[in-house]
Formats: sequence, C-alpha cells, structure tokens
Amino acid sequence: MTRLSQLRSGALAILLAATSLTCGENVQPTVPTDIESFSGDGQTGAIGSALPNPLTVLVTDGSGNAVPGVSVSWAAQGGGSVSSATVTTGSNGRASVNRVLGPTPGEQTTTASVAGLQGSPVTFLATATEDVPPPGTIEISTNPPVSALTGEVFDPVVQPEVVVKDGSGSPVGGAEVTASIASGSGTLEGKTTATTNASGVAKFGDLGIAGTGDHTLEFTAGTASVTSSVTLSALPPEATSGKWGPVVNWDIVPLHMTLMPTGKILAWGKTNPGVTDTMGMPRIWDPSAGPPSGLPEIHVDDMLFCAGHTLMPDGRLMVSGGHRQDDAGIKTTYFFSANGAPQKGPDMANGRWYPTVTVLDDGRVLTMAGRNEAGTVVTTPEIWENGAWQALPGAGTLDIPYYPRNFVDPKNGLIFYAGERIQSRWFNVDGTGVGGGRGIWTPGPSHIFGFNRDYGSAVMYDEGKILVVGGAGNTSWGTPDPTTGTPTASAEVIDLKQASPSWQSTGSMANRRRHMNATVLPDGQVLATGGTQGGGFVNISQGNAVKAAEVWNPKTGQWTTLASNSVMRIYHSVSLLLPDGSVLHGASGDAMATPTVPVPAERNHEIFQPPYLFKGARPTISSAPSSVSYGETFSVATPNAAQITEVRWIRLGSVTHAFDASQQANTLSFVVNGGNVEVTAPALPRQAPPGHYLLFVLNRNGVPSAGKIIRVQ
Ligand SMILES: [Cu+2]
Repeated sequence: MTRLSQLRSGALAILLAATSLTCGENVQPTVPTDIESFSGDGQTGAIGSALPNPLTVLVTDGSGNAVPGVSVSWAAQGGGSVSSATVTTGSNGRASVNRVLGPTPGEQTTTASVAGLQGSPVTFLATATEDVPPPGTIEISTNPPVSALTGEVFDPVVQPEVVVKDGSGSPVGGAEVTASIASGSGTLEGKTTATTNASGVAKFGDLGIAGTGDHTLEFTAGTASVTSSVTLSALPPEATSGKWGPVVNWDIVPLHMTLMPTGKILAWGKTNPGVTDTMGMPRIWDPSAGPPSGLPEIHVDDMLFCAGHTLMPDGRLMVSGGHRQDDAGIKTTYFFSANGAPQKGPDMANGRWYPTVTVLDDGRVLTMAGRNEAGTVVTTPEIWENGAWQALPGAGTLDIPYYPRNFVDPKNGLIFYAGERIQSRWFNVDGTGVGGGRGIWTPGPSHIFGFNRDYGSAVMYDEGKILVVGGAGNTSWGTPDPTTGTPTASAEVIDLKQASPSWQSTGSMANRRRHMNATVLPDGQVLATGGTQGGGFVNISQGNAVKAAEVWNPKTGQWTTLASNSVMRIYHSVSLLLPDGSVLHGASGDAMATPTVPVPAERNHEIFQPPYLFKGARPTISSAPSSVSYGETFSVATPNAAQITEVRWIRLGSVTHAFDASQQANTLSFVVNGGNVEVTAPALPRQAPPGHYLLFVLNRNGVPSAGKIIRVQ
C-alpha cells in the first residue's frame, strides 16, 4: 500500500467513525479536516514533574465546526510521559492529555497527530527547569493540631499547609513537599506529599498519626525543611465499646417509631380499650427541641397499635391496619405528613394486625400478612396503587406469619420474604397465582437454622445483601414450621444478586436474642440491641435480658460486644438510626407476658453512640442536593473531600416489633473532585426503592459525617 492510500484509508476510517456518532440524529456527517493546538503550549515546569495545565488539541471540519469521535495519538519526546497514548475528541472537538516532563532541563516537545488531517502533527513546546525548589525557604502557614487522637484524621482546618519560596523570596510553584515524622514512634498516615500551587502553597488533606506521645512532623521541599509538634493521645475506651446515654422519658411506650424526612420522630404506643387512657396516641418529636415528654398527642380515630408502617416515596408515612383487640386487626389506612399531620385513607379489604408494609421499586406499596378483625391470618396481600388498595388473591393460602421480614430484591424487583419462616420466598405482585388471581409466590432458599426465627430481626445491610439474626424460642408461635424453646444467637446472610442465592452462615452473636432489633450503621456494620435469652412468648426475667449491644462486621462476619444499656428492652422494643449516626433504642412493654403478668412498660429510650463517634474529628457535609434521580451523579460539598473513603446511604427507618421495614442501605460509588465528592445514585429503583435516605460520607477510620436527608426518585 502506498503512503497516499494509507492516508486515504485512515481518513475513511475517521469519516466512518464520525458518521456513526451522528447516526439517527438527522445530523449531516462531519468530516474532520484540521487539527490545531487549542491550549497548553509554552508551559514551564520542573524536570520530572507534571505540567500545571493539560495539553489540548481541537479537531474541526472544513467549515470550522468541532468534530467529536476522532482518535488523536499523543507522544512525548525527550522522556517523561503523556497520560494517554490515544484520546478521542469530545463533543467540543477537543482531546487532552496531561504531560509529565522528562529528566533533562531545556525544551521538551509533545506531539498530537491524526493521520490525514491538515496541521498534523501538532507540536507542543514546554520548558523543563532544574529541579525545584532551588535553595529557599519553607514556612508553615497552617499548623497541624497541637494534640490529636491516635489515628485520627485531622480536621481540615488543622490539615497542615506550607509555603515554599525561592532564594529571592518568590513563591515556588510545582514543588513537591513531603511530610514525615522526624521524632516520635508513630506512623504518619494519609497522603504524605503535596505539590505547591502558583502561590507556593501546598495543602495536605488527610494526614493523621497512629501512635501516642510527642511527635515532630517535618515538611521538606528540596533542601528546605520546617517542623511542627503534635502530641497524640490514646483513644478513649468508648472508641472500642461505644457509649449509652441516659434514660430519656416519653409519655407513651414509643413502640412504633419512624424517622420522618423532617428529621423528626413520629411514634405511638398502645391505648387499652375501655380505659380512658389515650397515652398511646402518636406524638411527633423534634430531637433538637428538647426531650420527648409533654408532647401534644396527635389525635386519630383508630388505634394504630400493632399496625404496619413505612415511609412512602413522597415522604409521608403510610400506616396499614391497627388494633381491634389482641390478635385482631382493623382495615384502616393512615397517612402522616412529614410534620405528623394525620390523614385517614381508604380501608383495606382485610383487617390487619402485625402486617409488614414495603415500598416497591415503582413506588407502589405492599402490605402483607397480619390478622383480620376476626383474628384469622390474612393470606391475601394488598397493593396500594393509583390511590387505591387492590387485593392479591393469587398468593393463595400460604401462611406468612406476623410482621414478615420483607425486602425488595434488587435483581428482579420482587418482594423477598427473608423470614421468619425457614423457607424464604419471592412474591410477585403482578404475577398470576392461585386460582388465576393476581400475585404469586415462588419458593426460595431455606435458612440453615432449622427453626422458625420468630422475633429475630433482619436488615438489608447493602444492596441485595440481607442479614437475619436471632429469634426463635417460642414453641407455641403460630407457624407450620418446627419451633424451638431456646432463642438463637446465630445469624445468616444471603446475597440476592448471586445467580442462585442461598443462605450462608455468618458469625453468631455472643448472646442469644429474642425480641431484639438489628440496625444498619453508617459504616455498613449492623448493630444488635436488646432482647432476651429466655424462651417463651416473652420472658420478663431481668436475668435473661440482653443489654449488651453487639456489632456485626460484614467484612469479617464477626460480632463484637459493645457497651450495655441500663433498661431491659424486650417485646415491643425498637431501635432507630438517627441522622447524627447514633442509634435510639427504646420502648418495650405495653403488653402482657401472660394473661395476668404485664411486660414492664418502658416509656423511655436510651441513645447509643457507636465507637466511630469517639475516633476524633468527623467529616462534615456542607451541602448536598435534597433530591436526586436514579443514576445521577451529584455533588456533595465537604471540607473533608480529600479524606472520604466511603459513601453510603440508608433509608429512613420505620421500626416496630423487632423489625425495621425500611432497613435498606447502599454503598455508593464516588470520586473526589476538589472540595466535592461526586456521588452516583444507584441506576435502578429496585436497587434503592424511591424515598428518603440518610447520606453519610466516611473517612478511613469508618468515622461518618452526620447524615444528610436526601430523596431519590
Ligand atoms: Cu404488638
């Protein structure tokens, strides 16, 4: 092939590439004809360093219009490198690389070429100077902290900043400054080098020192250096055990509890029929406005005790069913605004006492199980769609017990019933099941634990990953499955995103627990709180109460025992993740252990501060959008951007009866971009059903920011 024909075939390939880009858009194909330097020519930098600005070329057609989709070849002469050997022009016709200079002072060239284009190759000239800085000075403009905790990631305001100048006092740009420990036995952590900007300023972003005692930090640029002192303290014991706060009183047993999108907490308890006691009515509590005693009651005409509830995509709380008498429910539907204003909705076809309510990926809401007005188990779920309830009789007569531990499967959008029964199952609200009716069950994998896990808990701690833990211990629980009189300490996990999901063993808790709660924490671990080691429906022996919290690490599968709270919290206890990263653990009681013996009524809560709140400075979120779309990449502004190693969101909790029907967390992908973290929302609603989430950014110690409430839709 002649050189001319090579050029022609090259140009033809480019033409085809450019044509395919515009295919289907009714745009005339554009033919690239010219390449020219756009920016980055004539820069100066130290040998071996990156030039401050990228090198950019522009590809145009015969009319001077930018042409996208053209592959540009880059080459560095005289050593050093370009960031990519080929770069395709973007929609603005431009292609850029970053250039690291070679080792020889003087002029160094970089070429950008496209065969067949006029102007190719484009040559960029750069001047490489002797290594910087020349003999000069380095000064600290922001000192590291005088004192810090071992391993603490220093707060941004005390991340060190230094200024480098040359012998004549002019700022030196592009100089590399290295931080090191000049004295002391600790280890410097984080990124230990920083490059000066044009003003000669180098700012560190995520330094910390693991160690204790006095340390000297040294900053070196060339031959110049400067030091600063930091004294490190050991972590407090709470960094290992966490810490419980005091007992805080309510006027009710707050056994139904939801974190509303306003950051307020809506809760209610039980009102005893025939008694002029309305203490169970809902209350809404703003934690920033004082304690929750003395709150006005929110009057509703129905008894919402033992209803199911979850937050709908629009931020209202849906409440399904309620209390007619023990073991018998009502058909009622209520909606509560984010500020707690009640609104009665249409009745369901069935009364429900102990149902579970779940938001589907398309925003519809499913209510499942419970007992009706006559005390009969309801096997027909109902779905809230287009502002009305529709019964799903295709479910047939399958007996799903109280408060089924239901989740949305991110793989197929179906409801996944994780327990309490031994066999888990999927439910498709749009399938055709028994008798040609709407809705269908399909069998799923069985638990390893061979007994019904009544009053254990379950959480989706990451996308499609569910932990079931504890439960069992009541041989008279209404289930077709085998039962045991001893509660279990065991736990199991399943990953629904696997091709053939199955339950796997994970570590067991140190304590058997029935009537426990499990709560996903901002660091992705799962907290277990409360419960009893004793068997029977509800064992009120103080000696059997489990007060030690435990935390499960999904990376190791192991549980760690943490600090103990002070109040026995068993049947009707709740745990709720709060925006500040602490966990409210409260209630218990408002029920009878036997027909004659009440469970102690705990009209109070305690707040647990997990260990991550005792490891030094926390990242902060200065701004984030209040609403994002699926698949959207959104900016979270944080002064700690350089420190962020993990981003997670957790759906606002709505908890009762040992189960939070909204426990769903996603680990989110992100990139750091200057003072922002650019976070990408899950692509599909079934990965994170629409609604409100607490967004956390975390540093390398697993220390979370406070959560920012954010809606995805
Ligand atoms: Cu109950």
